[in-house]
Amino acid sequence: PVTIHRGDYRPPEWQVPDIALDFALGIDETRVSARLSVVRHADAPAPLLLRGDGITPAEVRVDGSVWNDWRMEGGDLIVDLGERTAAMVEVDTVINPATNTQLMGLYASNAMLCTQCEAEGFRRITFHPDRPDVLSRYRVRMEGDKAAFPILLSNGNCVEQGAGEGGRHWALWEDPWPKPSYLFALVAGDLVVNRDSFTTMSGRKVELGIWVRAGDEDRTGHAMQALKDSMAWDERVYGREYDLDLFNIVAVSDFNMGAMENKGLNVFNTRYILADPDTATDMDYDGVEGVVAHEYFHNWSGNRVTCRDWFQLSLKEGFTVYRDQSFSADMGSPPVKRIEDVRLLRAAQFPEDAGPLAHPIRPDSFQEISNFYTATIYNKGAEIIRMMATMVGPERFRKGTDLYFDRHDGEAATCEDFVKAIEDGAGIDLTQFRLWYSQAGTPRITARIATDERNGERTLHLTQVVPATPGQPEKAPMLIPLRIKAYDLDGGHGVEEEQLVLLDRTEMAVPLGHYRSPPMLSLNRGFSAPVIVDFAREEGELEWLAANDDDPFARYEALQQLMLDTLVTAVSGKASDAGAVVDAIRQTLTGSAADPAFVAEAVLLPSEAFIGDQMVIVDPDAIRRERLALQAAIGTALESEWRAILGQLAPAATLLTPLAKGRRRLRGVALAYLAATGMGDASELAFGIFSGADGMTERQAALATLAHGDSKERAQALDIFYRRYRDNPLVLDKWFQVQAWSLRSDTVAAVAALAEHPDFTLTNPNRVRALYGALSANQAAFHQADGAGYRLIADLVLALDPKNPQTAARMIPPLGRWKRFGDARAAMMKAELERILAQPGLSRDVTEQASKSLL
Ligand code: HT7
Ligand code: ZN
Repeated sequence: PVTIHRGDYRPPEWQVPDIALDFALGIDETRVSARLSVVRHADAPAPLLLRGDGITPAEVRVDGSVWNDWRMEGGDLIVDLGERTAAMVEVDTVINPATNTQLMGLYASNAMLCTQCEAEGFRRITFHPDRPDVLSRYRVRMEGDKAAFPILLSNGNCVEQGAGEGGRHWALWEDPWPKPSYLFALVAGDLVVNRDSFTTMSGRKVELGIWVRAGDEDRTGHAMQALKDSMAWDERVYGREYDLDLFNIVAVSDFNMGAMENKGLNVFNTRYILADPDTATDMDYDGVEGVVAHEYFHNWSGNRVTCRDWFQLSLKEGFTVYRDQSFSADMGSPPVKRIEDVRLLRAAQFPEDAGPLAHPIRPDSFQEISNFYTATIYNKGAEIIRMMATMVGPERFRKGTDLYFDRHDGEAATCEDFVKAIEDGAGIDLTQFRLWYSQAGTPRITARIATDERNGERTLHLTQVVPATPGQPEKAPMLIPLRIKAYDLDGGHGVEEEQLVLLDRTEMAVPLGHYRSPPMLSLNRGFSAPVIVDFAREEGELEWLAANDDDPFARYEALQQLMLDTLVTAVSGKASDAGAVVDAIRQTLTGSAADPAFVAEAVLLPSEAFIGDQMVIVDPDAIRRERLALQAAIGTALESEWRAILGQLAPAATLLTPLAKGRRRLRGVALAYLAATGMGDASELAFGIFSGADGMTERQAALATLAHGDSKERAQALDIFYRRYRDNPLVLDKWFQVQAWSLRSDTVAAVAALAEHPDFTLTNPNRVRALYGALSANQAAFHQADGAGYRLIADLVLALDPKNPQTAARMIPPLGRWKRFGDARAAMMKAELERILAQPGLSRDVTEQASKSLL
């Protein structure tokens, strides 16, 4: 496989200022005629390189005449234009959307045609430079059978439409904004619309449309509200106004990722559009809101200012995730949102940063760009933007982003351009901070407080280590912004104000001031830096912080650390005592005016995977055993508290206020604790909630709880759920997922059986993720001692790769964590990776992930 290096970037030799596309649409045959006006930017004559993937040119014309001076190189088309400095190049291709199971380029989903072009899908539609620094104005004409495709959509505005011969019709779309090919989109199908409008800050009316299959329109209200809220928020917080008269969203069932920000025509996975209380959980609602916002925000961070090359992916993704996180925080509870985001970062990004696939947020090389849509690019990328915002504060950060948008509007920019704009606009030197872009690995910070016995002066000693990662054995010290506060519990002599410590060297001493007794240190408040902190605490400190810290994130963190310490002690075979954890949870539950959503997050036990991350060699079975034991102990000790929570009336499912959502979340946690005790009535209680639930949040929580056990109610509930929702694909995904999440010891066998279920299919990525993605997130099941979990995932990768290599490749990283799971498991995991690699004709996607995972 060819490796592409960031350092090899060269500006394009040809630009394509205008492009006209003509589509004759058909499900199993679509004819595409492309007219590219090309302009040479290279000083000397250079052949025109047009990328292609799986297509052949039916005919090539230059300036109106048939042209024979072209050749194919791999899938690409090289046109020799001699001395010309400009030309009109026309190429005709024929494609088959029905057989496009990769879901890249133009494909069919439920009898509708749609496109996915990021990152390199446009070249599966027509020949084109297909690189993000080639920006064109698009004019798109499409024609098709009116009965099959009554709705014809593309980017920009519909400027003309009409009827054709033999029941056909056509539409002409023009997008006035130059854009890279990855933002091109086309949709044709039988769709219904939820229409609304938004008036921008300068008084322009924008028509909004959310297009779905008939019958789904009543489930688009939340997405529409989220869209309008996002538009208003981006004006208020970033001064960014929408720039077309139309904004359309289309929901499709078969989609490789969450959604796509095509200019003026976002395409979404149905999962992030459709929601009603009967079928969507509160978490699903939040997912819709967050993804709608994310894609909308890309209109500026991604579309108006795009990426020069794919190594700069985090320029748009990290920044946009930061923007959508801030939006969701503003729409709900900022501390709860921060907790959720950090939980995700630790679950998905920290393991990536610690494994064989670790890469900086601006990678130096790749084989297949689709493999780099990672938690590092997205979520760590967002943390790096957040740190800049923390260091300069909101007003200066806004000056920096204003400058960035002004300076680079209409351009294809780099991460360096962003950092420079923040430097210039906010007035800060980010020289050392730039290391966050180039160094992979999660920095590890050790903290210690020293006391000068003569005068009681306390000093915080900090050290940082950035671990070696593949290709980066040596690391330079990073600039790490740490929000800290040292509480004085003894007479108020200490400073007690929060400070922002900029740790910029390997070792640093921070004077804390005079404290009569040791200060209570609150460190990395709000998770101001994406790092791991080691700080040996005295007994009672975590309990105090969990109850008293004025930073909610730090309170959460203290309680989690207390649980983690208890669990790690137990897993390593030492005696541990649940008493302190129980007391701290009790205190959190009864704390005055506590937000139930915060309480629910705080009292939840750390995941099995996160407990494993604390250990050199992970013992999945011991972790499961000890976590269940602690859960049962907490369930028993606080039985009356949990029962009291469940005894209160559940908020109506239609009520979607943060308070109602928080109360439902806490009820779910309470039920899980009670069920873990194995108390006689636990299954009955869960079944009662399942049957009586007026919405999906409570119904799914009860079903998931039942799915862990082996009661008769479990079978009954699964059966009822299946029969009720078998025709709703998104809800049926949940049915597969709760079974693959199950803590039962036969889960791997159950997943293997479910893969044979008539409703299971490899052609729908949501279904694949629901079953197999849930299995690999289920630590003890995936790591079942006989290796059956590994085999199942490897079998899936091999079966899926020929159909959908992107989705197949995304299933590999869990197998790459073999170094952490002991010799026996490591041997089996490696054997599965080798078995995958031995398959002839493997895709570039899977080859890259599997071979790197073996290192
Ligand atoms: N920018 C979008 C990326 C995306 C994508 C990438 C590879 C293959 C399929 C894809 N679908 C969408 C999503 C986003 O971050 O907004
Ligand atoms: Zn994005």
